[in-house]
Amino acid sequence: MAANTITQAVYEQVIQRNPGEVEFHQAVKEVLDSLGSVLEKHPEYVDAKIVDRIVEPERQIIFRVPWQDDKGDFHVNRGFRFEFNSALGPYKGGLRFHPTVNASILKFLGFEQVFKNSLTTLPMGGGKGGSDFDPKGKSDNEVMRFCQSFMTELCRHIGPDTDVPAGDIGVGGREIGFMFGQYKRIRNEFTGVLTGKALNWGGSLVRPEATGYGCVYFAEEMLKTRSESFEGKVCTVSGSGNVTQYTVEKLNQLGAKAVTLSDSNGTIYDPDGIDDEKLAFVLDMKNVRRGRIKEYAEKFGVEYSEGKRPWGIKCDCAFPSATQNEIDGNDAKTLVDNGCMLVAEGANMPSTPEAIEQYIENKILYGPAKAANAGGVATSGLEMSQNSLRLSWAREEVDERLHNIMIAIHKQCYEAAEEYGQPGNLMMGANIAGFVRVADAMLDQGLV
Ligand code: NDP
Ligand code: 2IT
Repeated sequence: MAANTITQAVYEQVIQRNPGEVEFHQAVKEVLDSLGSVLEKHPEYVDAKIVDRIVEPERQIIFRVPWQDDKGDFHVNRGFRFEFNSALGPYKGGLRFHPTVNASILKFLGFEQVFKNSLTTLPMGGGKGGSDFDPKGKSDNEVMRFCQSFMTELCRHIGPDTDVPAGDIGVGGREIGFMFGQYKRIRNEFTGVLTGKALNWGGSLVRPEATGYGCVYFAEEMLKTRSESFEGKVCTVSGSGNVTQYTVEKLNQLGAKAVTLSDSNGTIYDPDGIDDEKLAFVLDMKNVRRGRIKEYAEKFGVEYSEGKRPWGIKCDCAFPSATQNEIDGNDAKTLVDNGCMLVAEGANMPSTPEAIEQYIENKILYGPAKAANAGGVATSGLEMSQNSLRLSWAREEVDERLHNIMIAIHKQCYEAAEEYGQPGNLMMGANIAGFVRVADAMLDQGLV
């Protein structure tokens, strides 16, 4: 059977088994569409039905999360953990707390995580979880009670050699702390069961910075293939959370100028650049006071566009770092028309398929999420190593390892794209290189 007939049949099966889960379908389609030449070269993957297996999570956990607010009123949320693939190591991937969370979103994230973690070459399988809980507007005590209730159920499914969750949208240091405390009480174990922990109780230096820094390191490698650097480049960045903050910090260090930030309400445009002093204001505003990005415009007297995303603003490089499908085909066309030469995805699946088509047709340097934002989970892997050693590495050591991992991921994607006849297409390269390592491990492990 021809390779595309096989992948088409698998795709149809995915749609049938996961009706209405459009984000999951989107993520699966992108990977399957990249695999044609791999399956032709490796009939053993076809014989063993590796593709049919890889799209089906190994285990899916869905549970009730009851909690009480400060007034004593009761609430019920839904909790999830999709343990997608453990061929390369314990399930690993973040937890997302956001009102839009559902099975489709977490399956797309868990599926992509499998290939992303493979690209890091660290021993990590893939998983993702979370809840439709909205931490916005909740007190610290409410968030704590929610996290405790969530972990009361989750703790029976995870462990440092089984499944190691971390942060994602709506889950940062505060939430990881509350969940770790509850895990420890119930299981009577102080272990590396979560990453993104605070430094004084088992966290790793550079983990908070890692996704943003890693994305910029990856983009730097892409620029080098065209003998370019970040010096003087104007960059648009979306979001204002963890990934965005450290993307901007690293861009500043490398001589670029970041000019936008956003949240789900709107976008600020600061043509003079978001320098380190302004960034310090953003960190305090978002991470401590938990305010809105509009305050930046009020504080520094710059433009704020309610309900807008940053993609209409002229830039050399764009860093989508907020959420899935935040750049559609029209946005991508605007970027191209405005002379944008690079898109590096800090967020997961921020570009629609139509946007990706625009990048590829117009030969934009395109760093797909599962490669470009892998620095976060890679540094989580380094946190796991340090926890196992019961040691902590110096900042320079972690940063250097992160940097080398990002250089190596770029190289893998670049070389896989060449090998499989798609030179320069890092999306194909990432999907292929990520897939092959997992597929080989699955073959070795028999009927898994
Ligand atoms: P945070 O919760 O710290 O920040 C999320 C940011 O994105 C906020 O500014 C938020 O705005 C905005 N945002 C979230 N949802 C939407 C939406 N539906 N529409 C518009 N804006 C939205 O999350 P992170 O920075 O950790 O995550 C950002 C992205 O990076 C996600 O796609 C995540 O999966 C990905 N990622 C994160 C990693 C990590 O280590 N944290 C690693 C790899 C990828 P608002 O406050 O208004 O909701
Ligand atoms: O999407 C991601 O890679 C993350 N949210 C980080 C996962 C992790 O385990 O550090």
